[in-house]
Amino acid sequence: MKVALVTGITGQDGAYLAELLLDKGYMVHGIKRRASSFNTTRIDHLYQDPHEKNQRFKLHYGDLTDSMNLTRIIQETQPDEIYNLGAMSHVKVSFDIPEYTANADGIGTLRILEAVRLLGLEKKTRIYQASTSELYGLVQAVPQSETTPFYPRSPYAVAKIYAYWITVNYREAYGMFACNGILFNHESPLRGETFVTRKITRAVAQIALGQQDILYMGNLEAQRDWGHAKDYVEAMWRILQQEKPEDFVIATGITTKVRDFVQMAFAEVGYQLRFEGEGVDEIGVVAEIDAERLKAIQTKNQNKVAIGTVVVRVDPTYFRPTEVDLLLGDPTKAQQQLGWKPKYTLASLVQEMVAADVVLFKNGK
Ligand code: NDP
Ligand code: GDR
Repeated sequence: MKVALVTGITGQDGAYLAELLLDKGYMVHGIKRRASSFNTTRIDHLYQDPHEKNQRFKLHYGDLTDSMNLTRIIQETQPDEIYNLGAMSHVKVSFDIPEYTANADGIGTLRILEAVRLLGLEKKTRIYQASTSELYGLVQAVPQSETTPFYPRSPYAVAKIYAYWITVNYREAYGMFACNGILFNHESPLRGETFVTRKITRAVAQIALGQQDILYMGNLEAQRDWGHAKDYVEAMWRILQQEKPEDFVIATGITTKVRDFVQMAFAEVGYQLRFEGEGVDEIGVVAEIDAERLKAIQTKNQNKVAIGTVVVRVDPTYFRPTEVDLLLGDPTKAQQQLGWKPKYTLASLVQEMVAADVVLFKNGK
């Protein structure tokens, strides 16, 4: 049985990847952080009683800032594959906690690589590093491929650039099977609540159910290449099954403005939105209501929204000191070498996310 160790298993990607690896027959070890309240909601359905025989899913307390802890877990678990998904992953928050971000996201990756090497596992253990399209930052060229130059625009991206290059360096210096997946934004109903897509779908659900009035947004002009996390964890696994260790861009090849995502999400609950004004004065106004669609999600007549109601406003609090304006990936190499092709479209992603949040808020979560 193949053994995998996943850092960041309690996060969006960790949860989908754990499911995928269990389906493929792996023994899955995950590292979770100690927290004062439960932080395993995304993976609770995978929990197995440690007293049961043939346990294939096991969690270990740990942290990417603790070398000795990581070394011990790697020694104990002797993994065939490590997926390093753990990170302080919020770009805006990284401006508030830059040193911690560098430690966890940058040096954390070094700690994993060095532990594997010191334990003499460099010929056994394959390592996947969760690299990011944020490395491209200030646009140098589009679409962005494996050969496009990097220009990071946040403490998060600068930490991840260290992680990217230390992964390349350990591959070249010690012949380790260590790879970067340069993944563009990927979302799902499990997406963290403060990332833009989930923030939007949650607000849309609550506004449609009469539980919230306004959605406050940051930069509506930014463009992102959004895919579904379920498709992207499949690519992670394929990257580690190659004959040679290489780096891959994983993206859909389509980019969309934040503003358009907002409109698509509102359309799911029956509101056609019109944007008016500019910059911080821009507002999103309900231009039309599809009453049938709206009624289908409401349990009683909760609608407080009429045509002409303002449901979106801009709040500069959400602007970033330096922004990444445009991300658009070129997944040609992944398509050709990994045979990877996403199953979800943006429309099906938005539909799934809004529907899931409607259920969540209908049930009073
Ligand atoms: P999440 O924020 O959902 O999950 C991050 C995970 O890392 C959580 O399990 C979190 O634990 C854990 N973590 C945070 N800090 C530490 C630490 N110091 N030590 C150990 N674990 C830690 O991110 P995603 O699942 O969306 O992303 C997975 C990885 O992929 C991240 O590295 C991210 O930077 C990267 N990435 C994500 C993309 C995306 O669009 N989703 C695109 C490209 C790259 P806890 O639950 O306790 O907070
Ligand atoms: P990003 O994702 O920074 O691309 O990083 P996020 O969803 O946070 O932002 C995307 C774009 O939307 C704009 N935006 C807002 N963002 C947030 N969070 N909240 C808002 O209110 C808002 N309004 C507008 C942002 O300015 C930005 O342009 C994600 C993370 O998952 C990283 O870990 C990962 O590496 C990259 O994707 C690829």
